[in-house]
Formats: sequence, C-alpha cells, structure tokens
Amino acid sequence: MTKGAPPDNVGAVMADANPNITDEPAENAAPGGLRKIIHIDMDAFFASVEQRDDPSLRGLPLAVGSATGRGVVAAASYEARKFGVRSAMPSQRALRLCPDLVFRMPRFDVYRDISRHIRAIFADYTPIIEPLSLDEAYLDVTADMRGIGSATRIAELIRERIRSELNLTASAGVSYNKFLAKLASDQNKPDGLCVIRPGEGAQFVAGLPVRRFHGVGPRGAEKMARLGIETGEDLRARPIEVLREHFGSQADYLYRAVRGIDLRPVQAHRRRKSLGGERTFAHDISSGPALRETLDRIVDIVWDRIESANAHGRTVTLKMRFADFTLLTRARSVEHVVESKTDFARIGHALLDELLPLPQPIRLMGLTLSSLEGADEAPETVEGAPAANGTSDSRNAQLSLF
Ligand code: TTP
Ligand code: MG
Ligand code: MG
Repeated sequence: MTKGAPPDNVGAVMADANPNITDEPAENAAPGGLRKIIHIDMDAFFASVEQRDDPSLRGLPLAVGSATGRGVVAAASYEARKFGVRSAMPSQRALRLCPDLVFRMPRFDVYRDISRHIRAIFADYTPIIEPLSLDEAYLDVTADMRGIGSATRIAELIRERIRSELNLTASAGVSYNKFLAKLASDQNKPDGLCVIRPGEGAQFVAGLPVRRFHGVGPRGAEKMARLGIETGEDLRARPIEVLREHFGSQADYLYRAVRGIDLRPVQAHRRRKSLGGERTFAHDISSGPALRETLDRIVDIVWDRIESANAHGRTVTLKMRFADFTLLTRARSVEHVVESKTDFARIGHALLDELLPLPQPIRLMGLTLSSLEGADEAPETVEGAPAANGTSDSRNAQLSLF
C-alpha cells in the first residue's frame, strides 16, 4: 500500500487473502459493541524534530544520538534508513553503513513539549488515551464525543492538526482493537493511514512477519524463526499448547492476536510498576569510590522521578552490566515503603557494598524502585540515553533497559 492510501486499499489486500481465515469481530466486542481504536505514532520522531528545527538537516541522512564511543542511534531519519541505519544500532556501525550520516544530540525537553502538545490534541477527541512512549498513543474513540462520525475521520483530523500545529507528521492506524491498530499505524509509514475493518484482522495479520507484532521483540522473533514461525499465518497454525510450551504467559495473547482478537482496553491511567535510571560509562569503572559516586548521582536523578511521580515502593534493585556484558542484579525489599532519599541511597549502597570488590569492571549501573503502591499516571516514555555518560530512563520500553 502506498503512503496515505485510502482505507479501501485494505479491502484490496483482503481480496486475495485466504478466505478460510476469518476472525471473529464479536470476540473483540466491549459491552455495547466493537471498540474503535486509533494508534498514532510520530514519524522518525526525534530525527524529524531536528530536521524541522534546522533546515540544513532536511533531506540528509540524520541520526539522533552520540557518534562517539558507545553511542547508539536513538532515531534515524528516513533518508538514513535507506542505508539500513536503525534505532538502537551502535553509532559506529551506522557510520560504516552510511559514512555521510550526520549526528545530532537529542533534545529531550523539546520532545517532551511536543509529546504534551500531541496529547492535548488527542484529548480534544477522547479522554481515553494510553501513551506508550513520547511519540505514540492508543486512543479509544468509540464514544465519538464530538460527533465526527468515524474513527478514520478522527484519525485524519488528528494527523492534520499535528501537521499544521507542529509542522511534523504522524501515522495512524484505525481498527477495532489495540493489536491491530498498532500494526496498522506502522503499515503506511511515514505520513500514512491504514484502516483494518471488522472481519479483516486475521487476514491482515496472516501475511505479516511476526517481528512486527507488538510484544515480539528481536529475541522472540528469533525464537519463532527457529520454530519455523515467520508469519502470522505460521503462528496461527500452532496449537495453543505448543505456544504455551514455548512462549509461556505470552501464549494466550499471541494465540488470540493472530486471530485478530485482542480484548485489552485502552488504559488511560496505567499503573507504573517501577521507576529507575541507569548510566552507561564512556570508560568501564571498578574502583569503590567511583562506583559509590556514580550510585549517588543515579540516586539523585531517580529520587527526583520518584517524588514527581508520587511513587511509593518497597523494592530497590541495583543492576550492573560488566565489561563482558554479563548482567548482575541484586534486590532488597523493605516491609513498608522506602520513605526517603536517604533510605533509598542507603539500600542502594548496601547492595553495592555486598558486591565489592567487583570481579571485573562495569560498563553500566542502574537503580530501580519497584513494588510501587500509588504512582501517578505512568506512560512509558522513550528517553533512552544513546550517549555514553547519559542517564537513561528505565521507563524506556523500546530500549527495554530494565
Ligand atoms: P519510534 O516511534 O519507534 O521510531 P521513530 O518515531 O523514530 O520512527 P517511526 O517513523 O518508525 O515511528 O520511536 C520514537 C522515538 O523514540 C525515536 O524517534 C527515538 C526514540 N527511540 C529511542 O531512543 N530508542 C529506540 O530504540 C527507539 C526504537 C526509539
Ligand atoms: Mg515513531
Ligand atoms: Mg513510537
């Protein structure tokens, strides 16, 4: 399908699909009928913002992130993607693929402002908004509170407003559940729209590679490949028992998803499960004083986040990644909640002291508070620290750092 293709194109794809594969719209029904879900995702988000604000970057292969040391690409412009440059790729590798790649450091404050702005636009159409990261969200527009008439029209209005108010483009997926809406928003990127109508879900999913499914990470996709599962159709052919054996708690979700069924509601106020932060060092460290000082700096940043989220948690986890990339985590829980920054730091240091002297230097340290009781609304944000020495955000789902 071409970008911005009219929704009818979906029908065209469906026409040659296997007629025996049908999903059951009724299975997706919420009380009162099928839901109408929109998934919106900004195009090449950080990179587009940099190109918007610096015209000299337009049309160039651009990576947002640090080019030096262990930097990774946070975002790649569509020009850079032609060379195979992708998010989460080490910058050095990206430069080998695209020697003319231009780098810019991320400006999280700007991205956060834009994120707030797009959420305000969404809120004009529905109160049921579930942000997944700074640049994307699910919207439940079943109620059509402004009487616009169709979810597709609402998605178009939102895309137009993002373009006119922010001078940026977003892609939208419209469907009757979250799983399909998210697949659809990716379908015609950039600046595209795709609608998957009731009854079309299973056929749509059948032809897609499993790595495009939300929840199937690169490792999950590799595991599926080893089992001979490349597409939605392959996955659908496997009995639930087999999926349970290999994919545990995810099996039921996958089993239903490939049938176009997903009952998860759009959750406007998702509970945060943990809050933390971590640092990757430009040079590995191992000395006690350097480790303690680093831990104090992480405590400062993470405790700020804990306070601003009004979070109360019982478990503190220290995480370290050694020079050889092996990972070590140590956790301790208190009976009630970690009351103060001093307590938080004390537990962190106790966990660290027990591990000293380290068997080898570390390249990363992180500290998290979990078993949270009452954190405020908790969209996962994407604020990975591509730069060496940056402090990243454990809420970063896409880099899945914690
Ligand atoms: P995505 O929406 O995954 O990607 P994107 O907006 O850059 O491109 P697309 O057009 O395919 O949607 O992520 C949004 C932003 O999150 C991205 O611009 C930078 C940041 N990010 C990271 O910092 N690390 C990552 O690994 C990924 C995937 C994204
Ligand atoms: Mg995006
Ligand atoms: Mg996104």
